[in-house]
Amino acid sequence: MIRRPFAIVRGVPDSFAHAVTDSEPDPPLSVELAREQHGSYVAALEAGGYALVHVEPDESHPDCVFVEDTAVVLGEHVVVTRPGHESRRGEVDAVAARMPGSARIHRVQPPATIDGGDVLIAGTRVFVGLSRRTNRQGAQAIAAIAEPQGMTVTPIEVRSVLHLKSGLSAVDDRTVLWHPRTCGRGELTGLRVVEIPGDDPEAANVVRLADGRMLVGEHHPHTAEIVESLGFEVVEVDVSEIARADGGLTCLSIRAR
Ligand code: CIR
Repeated sequence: MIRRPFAIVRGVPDSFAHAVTDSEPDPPLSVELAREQHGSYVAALEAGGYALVHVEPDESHPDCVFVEDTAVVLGEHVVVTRPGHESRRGEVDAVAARMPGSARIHRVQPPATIDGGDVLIAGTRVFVGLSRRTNRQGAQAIAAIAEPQGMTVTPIEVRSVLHLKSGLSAVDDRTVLWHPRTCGRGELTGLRVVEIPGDDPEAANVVRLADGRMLVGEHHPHTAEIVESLGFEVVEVDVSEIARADGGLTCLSIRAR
């Protein structure tokens, strides 16, 4: 029996050094440092009130630590994704197997592709990024599960980042942090949109802890200030090595309240 709120996390495999990246990391990715940072992240989730569910790392999947991309929890339903990058498709089964027994599992069928990093949930609003990884059929697959539960699904074009959540995340049910390189602001209708300045869209990627505090990347001091000014207590964690593999804070867990 898995109690809510829970967070599913997956360890860093030795093969992480060969993770998919937009540009060749120089120096090469450090597995040791990524593991250390991942450990701090997981500890922060637990201290923030999430019951942890651990999935064993899989050496044949260098990106398996980015567990967010493999499943989307929508109420009692779970959409097991079909990741957009072929090398990542085999990550999903081990994660699906760790979902609560009561969950209603749905599997995305070809030609749909979805990375969980493209699905932002804010209250009853669900935004699905159309990106290099998630296509329209993927957005429809999410809508087919979310809409009957009273949620509104809005597909949204992703600009120059990997995933929608690379530069957009929710701090509460109606407030999002947004970086302009991520998507159009006008498409986030009905939400309070807080712009995050600077060159790095990942500065807008934060995680809500179960106790209401906010997890913010240590290398984004402006974000911490902005989130504090919104009235939240901030917990900082260093995920710089994870960022070098094109990941942010949200991508390291699947969280359900
Ligand atoms: C990838 O390219 O798939 C991984 N190296 C990074 C995935 C990051 N996931 C996320 O932001 N949800």
